[in-house]
Amino acid sequence: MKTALITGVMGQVGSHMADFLLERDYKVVGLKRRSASGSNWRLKNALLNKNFSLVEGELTDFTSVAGIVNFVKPDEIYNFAAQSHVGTSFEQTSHTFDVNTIGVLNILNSIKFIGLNNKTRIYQSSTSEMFGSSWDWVKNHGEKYLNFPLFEGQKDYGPINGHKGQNENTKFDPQSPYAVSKLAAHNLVKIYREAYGIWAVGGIMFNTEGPRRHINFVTRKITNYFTKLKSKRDDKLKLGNLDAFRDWSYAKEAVEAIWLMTNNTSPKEYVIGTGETHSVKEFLNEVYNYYGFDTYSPLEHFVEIDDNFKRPLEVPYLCADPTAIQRDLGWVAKTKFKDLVRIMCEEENGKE
Ligand code: G4F
Repeated sequence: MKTALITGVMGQVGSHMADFLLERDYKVVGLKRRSASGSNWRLKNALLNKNFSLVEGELTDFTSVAGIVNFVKPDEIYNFAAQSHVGTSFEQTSHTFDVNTIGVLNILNSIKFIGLNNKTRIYQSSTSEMFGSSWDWVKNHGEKYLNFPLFEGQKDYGPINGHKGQNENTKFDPQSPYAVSKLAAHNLVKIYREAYGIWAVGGIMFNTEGPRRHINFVTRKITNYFTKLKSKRDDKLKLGNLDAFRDWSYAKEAVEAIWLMTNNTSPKEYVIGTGETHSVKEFLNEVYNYYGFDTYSPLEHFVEIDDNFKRPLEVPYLCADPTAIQRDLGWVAKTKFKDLVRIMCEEENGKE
């Protein structure tokens, strides 16, 4: 029986990873921050499983990480612990680097100093935010896709105007402290792999969503708002930039790609995404249409643009080119945009 250590296990991707591994007869140890105030609602399946346990620890404290790694001696470490909110990273810069960069160093150094190089594999959750403005689609193709009316969405679901999407060879051009902290960690993973032979790999994940997403992120913020609206709610949904395009995949499916990468014959980086891109505005429209509110009030009635939710710098366009992971590992995203919205709306009730 393999043992996996999952950091960030209370979060969306971490909790799905726990469920996925438990179904495959892993013993799973979840790292829980002492200060974590959130409830365990995402772990309701895992907590019923005798092969699952939680251990208290702090990723930013080397002694804590090394102590846990030495105790668990995992076959696989999945690092999802992060200050993962891009907007917040502009306000909490040092904290972002402490968790997202130093935390990863603490894991890598634990493996190195304890001497688990030949036993433990590490999956680091890297991000498409690292691409940042690597492809300036406004400059390349004009503003055709910006500022269309709220009810009009992009018509073709693929990459815009023939752009192939970002892949393993696309250059990085981070646009936030979050993205820089993640890029540093991504590079450290490669350096420790080459310098010390540690089996470590960074998966470049595009946006992953689903009913377990925290409401601080735009997709759940929208589905949560409209679900509560059904039982009367008079405040407006305050949002920032609606013109950003994102490649939204279903977190529950993405964990299989993560597992395949970690169990690959050799450590190799891949992008993980659907190959479709949609704007925040389209997401908003899709949720609105799901509920059918158009029968009594236009969407504009519910939404207000609030500059507080805009970022000092924005990443305008992300779309994965997942050719390599499909070719090498056979992974392909099955749930695309419309189904993802439906799943999120259907399962919204009863959540935080
Ligand atoms: O939902 P978001 O906050 O996700 P974002 O910034 O794309 O980052 C997510 O995906 C990354 C992978 O690509 C992860 F690395 C990261 O940890 C996180 O999971 O924002 C999506 C878009 C942005 O363009 C944002 O400016 O939505 C825009 N937006 C507009 N109004 C908003 C809001 N975002 C948030 N969170 N809240 C708003 O009110």
